[in-house]
Amino acid sequence: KTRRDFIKISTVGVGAAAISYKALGSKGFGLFESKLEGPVSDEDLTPYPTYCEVCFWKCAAWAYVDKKGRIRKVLGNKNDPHCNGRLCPRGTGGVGMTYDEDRLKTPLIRETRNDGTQYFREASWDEALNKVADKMKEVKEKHGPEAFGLFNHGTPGGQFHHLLRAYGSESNAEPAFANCRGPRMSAYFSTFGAYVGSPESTDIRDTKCLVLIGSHIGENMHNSQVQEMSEAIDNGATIITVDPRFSTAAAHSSFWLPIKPATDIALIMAWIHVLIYEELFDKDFVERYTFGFDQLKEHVKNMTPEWAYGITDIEPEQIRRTAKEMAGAAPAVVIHPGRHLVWYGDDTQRARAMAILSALLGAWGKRGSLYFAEGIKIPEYPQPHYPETKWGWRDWNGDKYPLATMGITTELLKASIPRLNYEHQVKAWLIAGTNLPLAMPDKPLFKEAAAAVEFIAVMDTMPMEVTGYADVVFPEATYLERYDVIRSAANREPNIALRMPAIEPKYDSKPGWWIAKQLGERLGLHDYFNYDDYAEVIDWQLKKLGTSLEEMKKIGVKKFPRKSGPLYMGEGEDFEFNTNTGKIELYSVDFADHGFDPIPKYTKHPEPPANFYRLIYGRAPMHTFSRTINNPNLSDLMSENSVWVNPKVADLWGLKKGQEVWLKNQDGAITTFPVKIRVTERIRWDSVYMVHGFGHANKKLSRAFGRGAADTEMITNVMVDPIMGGTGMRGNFITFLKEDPALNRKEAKA
Ligand code: MGD
Ligand code: SF4
Repeated sequence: KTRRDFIKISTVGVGAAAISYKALGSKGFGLFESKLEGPVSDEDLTPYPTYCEVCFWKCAAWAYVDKKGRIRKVLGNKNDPHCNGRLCPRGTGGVGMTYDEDRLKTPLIRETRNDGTQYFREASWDEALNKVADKMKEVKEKHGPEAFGLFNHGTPGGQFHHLLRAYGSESNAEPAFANCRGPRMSAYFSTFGAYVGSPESTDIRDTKCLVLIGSHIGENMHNSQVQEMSEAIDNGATIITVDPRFSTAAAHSSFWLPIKPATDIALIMAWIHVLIYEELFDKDFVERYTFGFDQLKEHVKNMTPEWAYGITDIEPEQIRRTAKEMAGAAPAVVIHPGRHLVWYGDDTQRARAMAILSALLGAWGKRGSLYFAEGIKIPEYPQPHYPETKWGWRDWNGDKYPLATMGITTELLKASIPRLNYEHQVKAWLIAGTNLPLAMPDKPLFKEAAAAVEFIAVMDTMPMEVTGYADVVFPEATYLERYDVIRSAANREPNIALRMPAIEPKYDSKPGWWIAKQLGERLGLHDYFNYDDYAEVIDWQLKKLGTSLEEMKKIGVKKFPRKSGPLYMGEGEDFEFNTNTGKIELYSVDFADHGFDPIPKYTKHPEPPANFYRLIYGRAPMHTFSRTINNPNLSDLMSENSVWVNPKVADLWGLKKGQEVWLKNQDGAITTFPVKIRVTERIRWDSVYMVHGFGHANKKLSRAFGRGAADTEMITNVMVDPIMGGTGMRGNFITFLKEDPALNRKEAKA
């Protein structure tokens, strides 16, 4: 394969084999029309604008509906910078979410039989809404509104967040922070006084050197970013990939550094050492814009490539060479800030090290590094101020993580368990758009918290593991069946995108905005939901922005001129950073003030015990977390995960390709389902690898149930980041069980 084959997402024509994923080794990729009823010509189709909800890149698209009211295909909007007219496999197959016959179809209420067993009974919307509203009133009276918690994620979560704020609670948390990119938010903010956003403001298309530290772009499919990486490769950019696994990105890199897991900070500090002590850093940039260079220089004095070699397994020569590559390309270097960063509990410090490395290369606000993104502020629809709250997510346990910028999911769980004596206790939950049993590490903690709260209401589109814990289940209409908030994400050009229904909600499902409004009305909060249809809100907001619903229905995406100035810093321009010192903080004053290391240092983490292997996990291009596994189109492409095992390990254990094993971790947890062995040199001998999201245990998921195993079940040890409460998940070690797991489970319990 040539480097050019890399994950090209090509523009699609009707009925054409749409996307060539040669480099990923997947089969040709159609529009899933075979599942629908025969061919149809474009003239018979009506396009409706939407943006994709299959992952959080939110690509704008057109859903094409035939005369019988069926969505026949979903194609990218050519004017959208998130996708440039091309959707990824998941986005193209997203229509499977709407036509999945396993969907939640009516509201459900939990009932208990005389013998104590429980079941779900179908209920009317009125009954289900009344039940949840009554409980919200009761909690407000008994404990105050703050005691009603919310786990939210994605756009549906946003509607419930509004409801909770209007009701008087700020007790919410979403996995996107503590289980995902929280460390980089705290790290980049403390260094540059700015966030890198989503989509990340990485100028990959113009870069000369892209450094991926545990970012597996290509398998981790974020559309425009993958397209830009493909362009960068075509333009001859140097790609440096640091990964214990030979990832797809590694396969297309100029340098693959197969690092020993849990040692990345040592490598980055050694790079910093080389840049400083071999005088390869951008002196002018550092002098003009940074604070704390002398302390940094002193700090890394002994962090030589030879020192790092003993820790990382990366040869000193490789460390020097790659540092020189970066310096040669500077400032057009993207040190990718990563996305799912919660690995070892010192993740904010690792992200800080990456930020510092960028600063030494002058790779901030320069072409080919990180650009200055600009977004559109969506005008607020007229409503009263939210009521004051007595406490919120910061106070559950006395502002334990002062540099957290959002609620921490595990802390919300802990605040729900009376035994843990948190200062403020949460008594009931709303859950919208997150499948906590597969998203949260430490399953025993989740189970204890779910058992402790008085009440759980879940809004989902599918019967997932999380709906199994609910007292009331609300079936939400899928993204192709509803209006939603206007998409506004900062980018090179400010832009907005519209999501409107392409078809009526199927079954008895309803849009999230409607469900939130119905609850609001029942709680006497009409003034916060002062509209009959969310289209009114959108139209009002769009008119304030100088457009209208009518216009947006025709174009889907609208771009606006930049107002904040150019994409990049001018040469030698005066620039004030939004930090304590007004400079880029190589030495973080904020961290020092809070008693954290002001400059990152390497900490040794536990190693796997004998006969155990470190569990690392990641993504596949055709799935997003647990949400897509049952999607008929996407399960066709990948229906189960496997566990990657190095041939040496396979030999040692007598494991064969395709053999089913159960995994058991250091705490005795065993996977519910077996998983197939994949023997491959692409993983180091001390680790195993799995794609996250599989191993569903809800029998109602006809395609996903029992397919593959859940990495989450093996993550019982959480290495908490003291800076922002991130849930480090890679300090877990597994071994193989070849025999009857029921027997082994009993042994583990004993
Ligand atoms: P999913 O598991 O996909 O992701 O965690 P989650 O956000 O929980 O679950 C999404 C839920 O939303 C599903 O139940 C789905 O049916 C539902 N849903 C989808 N569309 C809609 C909709 O339109 N409306 C409603 N109401 N519901 C909808 C993601 C989180 O997981 C993140 S961001 C990361 S980075 C972490 N990744 C990760 C990992 O890699 N490994 C392990 N072990 N754990 C992880 N946890 C984190
Ligand atoms: Fe949808 Fe793919 Fe875009 Fe994610 S990257 S929003 S799944 S098209």
